[in-house]
Amino acid sequence: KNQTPKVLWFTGLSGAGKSTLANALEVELYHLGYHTHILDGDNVRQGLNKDLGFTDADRVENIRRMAEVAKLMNEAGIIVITAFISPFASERKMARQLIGENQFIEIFVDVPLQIAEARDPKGLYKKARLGEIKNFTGIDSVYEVPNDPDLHIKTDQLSIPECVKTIIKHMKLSGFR
Ligand code: GGZ
Repeated sequence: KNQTPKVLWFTGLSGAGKSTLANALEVELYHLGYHTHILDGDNVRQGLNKDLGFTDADRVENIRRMAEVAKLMNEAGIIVITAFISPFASERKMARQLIGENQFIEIFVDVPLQIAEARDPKGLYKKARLGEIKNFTGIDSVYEVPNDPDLHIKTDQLSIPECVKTIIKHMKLSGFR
């Protein structure tokens, strides 16, 4: 298919639904005939970035590397979907500038902290509250809320299919064919 490859850069708290949404979006794009790839904090941190932890400096390096990888894949014609917390505005901006304004779609996957914490699919918030995990985003590490994302999606107010529809509609409006 003749396509304008995009980088869909999800940002949001742990438990906001980034990975779930990334997977649902990938399935839909696959059915529409597009070639996609997901870069997810959860798995990249077990491989390429297994030397990195969760200090501010390590998060900055995590995002820097993933922006570079997303750029390479994008240049190879693949639609890249990233699912990193990406807590710092400066690194999101860096990724946008590196990848290019026309390719980059920043999607704020928004959910109140209380809801993410109540979902707690891996029990990480509980551990963070108990002090068993340090520097946990939203607890004792900052999440800088995006001021001007390309898309703002509230996963506690829309179903996953509705979120996917909203994203694809936005992609089409921003020149995706
Ligand atoms: C935040 C942590 C932490 C700390 C482990 N803080 O929801 P998950 O579990 O499956 O995905 C989260 C993932 C976050 O990695 P990222 O690469 O997305 O983070 S960043 O963009 O800030 O570099 C979470 C798990 O790792 N996890 N410890 N302390 N999330």
